[in-house]
Amino acid sequence: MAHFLDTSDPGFDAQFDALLGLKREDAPDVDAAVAAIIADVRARGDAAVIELTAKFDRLELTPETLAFTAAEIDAQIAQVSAADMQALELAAERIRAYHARQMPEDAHWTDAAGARLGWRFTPVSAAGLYVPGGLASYPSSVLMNAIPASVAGVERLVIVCPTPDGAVNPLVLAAARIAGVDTVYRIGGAQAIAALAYGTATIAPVDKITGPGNAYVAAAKRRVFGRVGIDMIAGPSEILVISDGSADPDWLALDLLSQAEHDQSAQSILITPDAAHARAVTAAVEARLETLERAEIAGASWRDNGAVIVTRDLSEAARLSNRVAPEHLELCVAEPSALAEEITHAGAIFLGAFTPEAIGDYVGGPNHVLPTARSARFSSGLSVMDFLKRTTLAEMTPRALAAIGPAAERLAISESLQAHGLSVRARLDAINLESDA
Ligand code: HSO
Ligand code: ZN
Repeated sequence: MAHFLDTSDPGFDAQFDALLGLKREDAPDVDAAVAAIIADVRARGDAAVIELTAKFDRLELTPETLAFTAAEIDAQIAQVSAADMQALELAAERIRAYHARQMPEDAHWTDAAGARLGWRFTPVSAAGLYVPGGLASYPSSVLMNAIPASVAGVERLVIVCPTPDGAVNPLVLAAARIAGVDTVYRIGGAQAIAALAYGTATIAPVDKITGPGNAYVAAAKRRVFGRVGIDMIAGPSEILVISDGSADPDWLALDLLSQAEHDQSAQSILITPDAAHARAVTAAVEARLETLERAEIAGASWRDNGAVIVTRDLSEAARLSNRVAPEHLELCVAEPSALAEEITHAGAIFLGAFTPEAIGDYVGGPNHVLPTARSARFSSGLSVMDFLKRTTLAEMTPRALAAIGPAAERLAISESLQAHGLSVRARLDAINLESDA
């Protein structure tokens, strides 16, 4: 049974604070081991990557077999059913169309002083996407990471994906092909992150690394940040459902369980002003847990981290949701757009009872790589912006320099940076000479 809270209860504030403070992730401290792995890959390149892959994935590779060949990928993709392929293609098309709209415009203008100013966007040259092996190897996440990079215009797009004992998910390779990935390396863990960041004789370094991974991968991403860019350190999945009681309790139970089944540390929260509805959804969750394939994981998540909160009204529900800043927020209410106006912090909002969060995981169009652990207060989901840099542009004419240069000279003097000031003064003098002549 999940935590049950009522805002009219005198103890509510303390209970809600406790819910916000739940420490859901007990990531083991693997930083020392990861530091050693990164140092080894930097020192010995391919040899270290190959040894570590033999040790952790029980897979013997050579520099020539680090990457899948096109023929190997073809053979794997041949095993994918036509129906699965079509679903992946539909998802890819919709994700591409959505992300194409995110491409920002360059800007140029001339201001009052006559200075020409602006900015322009250019993609990173190379991006590396981490795809976990085994259970959490999600083809949908391949699309969600690779397509924004491709839309941004990234020239070289590679995947690292561990294949323990050689086992590979054909759908991952199909998704990689559809999304336009150039190379897939069968390596994983901190050694793969190090290889992407520093390069080896066979693996060219990239500029940006994105994608989810276990504690080792997360620690490695943290460590190589600065050498390369990273997207974020993603935590366990979260869903918050605000309901006015009008939707079928079983639908909402399934929505809550859809994120709970990801991970025992996932969190699902229902907030509603309708106490009878809250009880009905809770009962529906328990009923579904009787038969759900991943009942053990989902049940543990619901019991440990799940919550049901009864509020006085929907506005109070929105205010509480803003304090949670959930990764996914469903608004199962009669007027979802109106309630969405009251939402200030959420990674992704799903409006209306016919928009289960799972649509966003696969085919809606928006990205499913989203801020977790309340980081939606200050950050956003993955987008084309993560694969672009903004370069600023400034061009002075003599008139513009004459207008604004003296202030720069004064500030340079105040900072005791003489060459700064003189670089402006030399030009101002030349402009004055010309206008005197
Ligand atoms: N809901 C997860 C993404 C995912 N779901 C992948 C299914 N496959 C991210 O929060
Ligand atoms: Zn999901």
